[in-house]
Amino acid sequence: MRVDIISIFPEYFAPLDVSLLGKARQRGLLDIRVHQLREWTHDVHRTVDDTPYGGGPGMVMKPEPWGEAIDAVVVGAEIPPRLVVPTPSGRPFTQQVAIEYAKEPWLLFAPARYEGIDSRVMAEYGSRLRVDEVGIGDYVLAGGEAAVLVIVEAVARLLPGVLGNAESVADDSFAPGSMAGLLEGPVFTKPPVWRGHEVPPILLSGNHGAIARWRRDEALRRTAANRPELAARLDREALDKRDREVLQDASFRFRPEDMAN
Ligand code: 6GU
Repeated sequence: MRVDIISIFPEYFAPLDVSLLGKARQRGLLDIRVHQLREWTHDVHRTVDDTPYGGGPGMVMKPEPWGEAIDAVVVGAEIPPRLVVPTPSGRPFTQQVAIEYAKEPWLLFAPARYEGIDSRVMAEYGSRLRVDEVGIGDYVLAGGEAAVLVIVEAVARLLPGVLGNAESVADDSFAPGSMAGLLEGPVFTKPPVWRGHEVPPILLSGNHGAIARWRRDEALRRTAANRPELAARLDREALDKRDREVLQDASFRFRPEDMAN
């Protein structure tokens, strides 16, 4: 997969040289190119922002540098990239979106600082390529760069050959199928006792059926406690009697009509 990133802080993307993504790049699975937006300015101050029309606080990123930068990156391409514009007002970035992006041959990221990019940039490219405005959560960052790191990491680990263990992807909390819609439960390794804390004995029992059941109980408890809205959306048909008992025990309340069967 090819990834282009246009930013006024190219150095922000140093983490992409490290660990899993660094290795994927070395192995040629990921071709990441970071560009300095200011290269496409023409004034001595290399200005990328200006005051907002209509007034208000902060500054807005000027359209001209973005237009020239995106044109330069995309020029000559037969199949254009998908343009991803991180913004807290975008559609939520989820595992489903990560899976979608992992199928794309080319992503182009346009992270903004200040109050965002002049909206005409998204209008202009909306008619030429697929443009997604995406946010990564309900909080406000100082700029889109950290969001790009998040999105690239979530997408890259899904690419064939990037993860060593193929099961790691299938077991993800938010992967479809796995323990569908459940958060993953706690994990343990050696030693069997650490600072007086024991590993749950069931995990040492060798009883694979009982271990699977215990893990599912823990996943249900954790989901009910930490993400009640996910628990509420669990597919009723996929829950057995024990599942419902565990959820009730976690004082998670189904609607009465769900408790009939
Ligand atoms: Cl994509 N950008 C900024 N600046 N803040 C955010 C965000 C993005 N997603 C959540 N908060």
